[in-house]
Amino acid sequence: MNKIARLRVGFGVLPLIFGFFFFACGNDDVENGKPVDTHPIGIAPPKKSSGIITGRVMLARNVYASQPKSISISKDTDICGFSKSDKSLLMRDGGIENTVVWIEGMPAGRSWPFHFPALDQKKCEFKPRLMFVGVGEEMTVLNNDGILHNLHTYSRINPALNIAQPKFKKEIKVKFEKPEIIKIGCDVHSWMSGVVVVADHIYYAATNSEGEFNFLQDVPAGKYMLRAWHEKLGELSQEVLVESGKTTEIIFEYTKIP
Ligand SMILES: [Cu+2]
Repeated sequence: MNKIARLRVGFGVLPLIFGFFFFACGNDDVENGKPVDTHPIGIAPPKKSSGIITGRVMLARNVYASQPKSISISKDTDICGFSKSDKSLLMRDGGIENTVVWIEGMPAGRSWPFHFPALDQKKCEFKPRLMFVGVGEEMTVLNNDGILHNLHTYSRINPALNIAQPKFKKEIKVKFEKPEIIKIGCDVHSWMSGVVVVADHIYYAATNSEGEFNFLQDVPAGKYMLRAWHEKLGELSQEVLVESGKTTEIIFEYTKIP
C-alpha cells in the first residue's frame, strides 16, 4: 500500500486508533482511537518553528522470530471459534506493528483530538488490540458477542479494573485519570489481550503494519527523549533532536525477543 492510500485508510484494518473519530465525524487524522499518518514525508511541510518526527520500529535482522502460534479455544466456541492467531507480535519486513511511540515530558493539557474512543469485544478479541484514550476521557467498552466478558486492567498507576460485562450489558464506560500504558485482558477468555494507552498529550503514535510511525502534529523544535513500548518486546528510548522545518527520521531496533 502506498503512502497516499495509507493516509486515507489510516492504519488500515488495524485499529490503532482513537475512537470515534472515525465513526462519528470521519476525521481523517484518527481512526478508531489510533493516530494515523497525517503528514508523510513530502506531503505536508512542517511549520516554521517545528519539525516532523517520523520513523520505524524494527526487529534486528539477526533475531529469529518464530511464526505466530495459533491458540486453541475450548470455550464459547460458537462465538469465539476454535482457534485464534497469536497477535502479540505482528511484523512485516522486520517492522513491528502495534508499538506505542511517544515523546516523553511533553506538557499535559493540550486539547486531545480524539473523542468517544471505543473498545469492542468482538468474537472474543479486543478490537482494536491497541487503542488510545485521553486522561480523564470516557471510553466505551462494547460487548455485542452475546456472552459474558470481563474487562480486567493490569494497571499499576491507575486503579485496576475488574468489571464483569454480561451479555445484556452491551456497553460500559470507563476512564483513567493518569497517563499509563495498560495491558488488558478478560478473565473469562484467557487469550483475550489488548493495550489501552492513556495519554496526557498528543505526541503519541502507534506503528502501522510495517512498523512505521509519525505524530499527529509537528513537534516544536528542541531536544527530546523518544520512547517506544511494545507489549511483548518492552521499552526502548533514544534522544532526538527536532529542527525547525526538518524531518527527523528515527529507527528503533529491538535486539531480542524475551
Ligand atoms: Cu471475554
